[in-house]
Amino acid sequence: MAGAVKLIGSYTSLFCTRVEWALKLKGVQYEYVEDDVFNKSPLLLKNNPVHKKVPVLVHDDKPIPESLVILQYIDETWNDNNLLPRDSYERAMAHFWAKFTDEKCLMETFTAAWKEGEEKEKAMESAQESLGFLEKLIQGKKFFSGEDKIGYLDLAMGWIPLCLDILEEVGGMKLVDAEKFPSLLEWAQNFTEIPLIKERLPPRDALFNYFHKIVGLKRSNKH
Ligand SMILES: N[C@@H](CCC(=O)N[C@@H](CS)C(=O)NCC(=O)O)C(=O)O
Repeated sequence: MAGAVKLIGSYTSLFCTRVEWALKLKGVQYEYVEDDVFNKSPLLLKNNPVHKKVPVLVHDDKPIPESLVILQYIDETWNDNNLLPRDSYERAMAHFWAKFTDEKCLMETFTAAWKEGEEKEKAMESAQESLGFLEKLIQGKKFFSGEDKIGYLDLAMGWIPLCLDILEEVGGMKLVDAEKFPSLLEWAQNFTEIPLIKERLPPRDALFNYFHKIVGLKRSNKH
């Protein structure tokens, strides 16, 4: 598929990282443009006027926002090395779990990290309950794709090895341990050992500083 590909991203963004993983898995050449989410560029605002967030993929001058939408677009546009299942039921469920991981697991983990007191306890319970569904989903499988290689859902779950333990540290909490989440942790280990994934893992200290900053802003009601 011809046409220039540009990714407007931020190197500490887990949403951008999953898009970069997909582009690399597909062997797509792209230009990477770093944005500052605390001081957004006119380029970002022009290409994502609705949410004003990274990532935005610009293909042939056409912008595509939202990381999960971008993953699907990449999969449909560059046909080699399928990311989504071909079976329509399996594909629907991959979308279901990807939405679930972003809207429930990740959001509840982030909420638990910045809340305090009783609200934190409640958010931690919700996050653990949601993450428990992922533990069940991955049991008996090497990858969320259900295959021997990673797919769309593995990329969507990539925030877990990337920043779950950082959010735990920043938030002064423990959500996932080897006793209750053995399969999820084994998957995280298998996932991060893949060379292509490992090559584009943001440095831990940069991620820590980023989350430390946004948790602080959230607590002071400024984000
Ligand atoms: N649902 C969006 C989330 C993207 C997102 O939250 N991006 C963050 C960086 S990690 C951002 O641009 N934040 C700027 C803001 O919230 O104003 C996606 O999947 O792409």
